[in-house]
Amino acid sequence: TTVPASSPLPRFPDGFLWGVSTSAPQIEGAVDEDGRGRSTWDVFAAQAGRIKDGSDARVATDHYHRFREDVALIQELGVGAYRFSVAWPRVVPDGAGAVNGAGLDFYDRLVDALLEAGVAPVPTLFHWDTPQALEEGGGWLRRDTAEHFAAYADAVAARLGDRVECWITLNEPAELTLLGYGLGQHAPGRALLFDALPAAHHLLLGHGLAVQALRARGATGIGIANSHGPTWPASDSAADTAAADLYDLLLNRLFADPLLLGHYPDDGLAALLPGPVADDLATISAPLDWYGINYYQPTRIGAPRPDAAGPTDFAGIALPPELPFAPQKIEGYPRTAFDWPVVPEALTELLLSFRARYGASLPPVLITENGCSYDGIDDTERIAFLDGHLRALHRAIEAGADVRGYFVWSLLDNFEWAEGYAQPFGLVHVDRTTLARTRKASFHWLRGALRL
Ligand code: GBH
Repeated sequence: TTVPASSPLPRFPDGFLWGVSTSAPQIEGAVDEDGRGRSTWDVFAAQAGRIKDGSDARVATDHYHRFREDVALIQELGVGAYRFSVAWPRVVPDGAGAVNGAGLDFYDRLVDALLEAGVAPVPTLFHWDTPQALEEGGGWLRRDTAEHFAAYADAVAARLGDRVECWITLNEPAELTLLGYGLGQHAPGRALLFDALPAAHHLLLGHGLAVQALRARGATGIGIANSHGPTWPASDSAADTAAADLYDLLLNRLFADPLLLGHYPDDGLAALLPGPVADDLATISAPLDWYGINYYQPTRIGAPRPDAAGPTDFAGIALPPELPFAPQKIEGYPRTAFDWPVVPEALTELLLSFRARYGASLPPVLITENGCSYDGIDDTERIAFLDGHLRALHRAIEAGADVRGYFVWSLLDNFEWAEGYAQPFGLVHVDRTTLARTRKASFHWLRGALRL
């Protein structure tokens, strides 16, 4: 039942916000310019064997120098909003202490260029690039990192707050906790397994303290971008459903319940969290103006099988055998270049399950990321992916989900973390030698779709 990509998309509600997303560490480059401090990703990518293609993000897409060209592309695409991230190490090079005005100047110019192009700036304050100086003291495993983050948020709001009407505190604290502190596949490369959970709490606390800092500066339109996807049990056996429930708890409810319900999803987590958290939960659950969901795919989870040949993997990442759950391949769907299954209906399922679980506690939702990796300029698979997901999103809205906007990940092919440049997610191709931008077929398709 594939809908031909040529049939027009259904109409979205008036005022629906269309956008594209990027992040500083994945596109900016210019890592040594204008007083920027080092980030955990600078250090991680410089370690042998960390990045699959041996690359790093010292140049990335050179957006730092080419942002005017990129803003022109966004304007031409016809979206109303651009989600980018502010690099904490540009603004506070050591993570704590002195603010670097030259670092803020860049975002000042970017915001002005966007407004001039009629595009709303949507900054994310943190997209995983922790200042290395803070990491060396323990990073997000430490409580005071959350306080330093709020001080940095205040400095950004002081500079950009007169022009920004929509703010994102954190991007995907779940992925940083799991991949960065739990499994060591992302910076800072710690493999603490369940001892990573204090990072989750401190990230959530950092979010809450940053919300306070932004509100104190009069900011409105505040949200967060959390990664979510349905968890499908591998079978209805008790062992598989229990494993799937634990995975869902760690990847979905652990990061949504404190924000939306004001408590952690399971009392059993208390032993893994850093001490008494009751007061923090009041900070963490301060009302948001909207809730951001990054959706990529569902995950099928079963109980670990000690007899299984070889390690199970998560997005191509080998998982340690002692974990109490095992991801399994989802069969019967097309797959992206990353080998992720393409399952648009799981986006409908996710949005309706959020509505059911959180009810009136869930503010309006923005899809802050959705997209796919495919090679080539003539990317008909990306068109089919976006077409399918937009129809699935529309079905969720018709069924009552209050979704107010959708952002494609990503504007540009960029540094895809541990994958290096091997997984292109862009609507716009970036040549790795010349850094020239070329609009893909999906760019032209989306531009046409948004004009209807
Ligand atoms: C986002 O994270 C990031 O915010 C962004 O920076 C990044 O470039 C983009 O997505 C693309 O990766 O083994 O099939 O179950 C990624 C979110 C969602 C990726 C869960 C791995 C599990 C894959 N993650 N997914 S699977």
